[in-house]
Amino acid sequence: MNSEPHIAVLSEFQAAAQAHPNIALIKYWGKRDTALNLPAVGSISITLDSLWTRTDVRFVPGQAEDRVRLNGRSDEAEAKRVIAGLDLLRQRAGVNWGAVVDSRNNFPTAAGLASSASGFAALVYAGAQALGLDLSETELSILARRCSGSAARSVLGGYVEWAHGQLADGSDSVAHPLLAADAWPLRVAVAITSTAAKQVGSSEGMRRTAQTSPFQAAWIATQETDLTTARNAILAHDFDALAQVSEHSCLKMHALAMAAQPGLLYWNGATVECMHLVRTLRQQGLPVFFTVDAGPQLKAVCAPSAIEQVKAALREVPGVLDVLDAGLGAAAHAIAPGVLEA
Ligand code: 2P0
Repeated sequence: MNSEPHIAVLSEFQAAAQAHPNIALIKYWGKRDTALNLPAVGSISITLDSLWTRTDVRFVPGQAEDRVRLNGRSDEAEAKRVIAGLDLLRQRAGVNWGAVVDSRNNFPTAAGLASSASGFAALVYAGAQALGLDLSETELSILARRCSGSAARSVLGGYVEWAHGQLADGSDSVAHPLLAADAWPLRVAVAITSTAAKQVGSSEGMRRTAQTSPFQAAWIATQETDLTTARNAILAHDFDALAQVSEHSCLKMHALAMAAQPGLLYWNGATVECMHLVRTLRQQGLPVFFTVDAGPQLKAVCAPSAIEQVKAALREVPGVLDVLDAGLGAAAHAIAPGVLEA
C-alpha cells in the first residue's frame, strides 16, 4: 500500500471536491473537434445526488512527477488522462509542480455510469482550488470538457444543457443550468446488469461511429429538434413529453452506434429486459422512462411517487445484480481536504 497521500499536515496547495455523475437525456455522441473535445451535438442531462466521486489534489512545489490513485489503485491509462487534466490546470496557473491525486467513486467505474464525468468535474474543481485559481462555473466547465466531454455537465447540478457552440476555440461550448434540482425533483433507479469495464470506451466508440455509421448525418441533423423538445418539457415539468424524447434520443444514439463497423453493442440481455419492463410499467400508468449510456446499465427516471415500485420491479429482472437509487443532485463543490486519507 502506498502511504504517500497519508500526510499529517494539510498542504497550502491542497483541496478536495465532490462531484456527481450525470445522465444524459438528450445524448452527446460524436465530436466536432477531438483535441478540444468539442461535441458534434448539444446535450441535456440530469446530475445525480447519491453517487459521487471525491477527489483530493495536492500540488507539491519542486516535485517533478504526478502520483495518481483512483479507487486506491494506480492505473496507467487512467492516470494519463488525469495528468492531461492537471497539465491544463498547471498551464492556467503558470506552475510546473507535480501533484498527488487521490480519487474515489462510490459506484462501479467505467461501466456506463459516467465515472469520467464526475471524476473529471471533481478533479478540475479540486485542482483549481488547490492552485488558488478563482474560476467561474463556465471556466470550470470548459476545463472539465477538455478532460472528458460529459464532465462539462457534472460541474453543474440539476437539469443541465451543454451547448454545441459555434466558436473554433470552444469558448461557447459550455454547460449551463436549465432548471434547479428541487424545482422538479425526479428520481432515478439504476439497474446494474454488469460491473465489468466496457470493451470499447466512449471516445473510441464516437470516433468509430463518425467514421463508419451511415446514420451519422441524420443524428446530427435531428439533434436540435430533440434538444428543443426536451428543454421545453423540462421547463414545463411535462413528464410524458420528456419521457418520449428521452427514450427516442437514447434509442437513436444506440441505433447510430450499432450501425458503426464493427457495430457497437453496449447492451446485454438484462438491459433489454429492463427496457421492456419500463415501457410496460409506463403503459400501466407509472410515470417512468428509461435511458442507457455507453454501457449495459439501465437508468429508469421516474416521479418520486413511483421510485419504490420501479426499484422493486427492476430487482425482479433476471440479470439485474443491484438497483441503485438517486435523486437529482448538486453541482461540484468543495469538501474538506484530506477526507480520503481516513
Ligand atoms: C452522454 N455518453 O451524453 C453520452 C451518452 C455516453 C453515452 O458522454 O470522449 O466519457 O471523454 O468526451 O464524456 C460518455 O462519453 O466521452 C458520454 P469523452 P465521455 O452522456
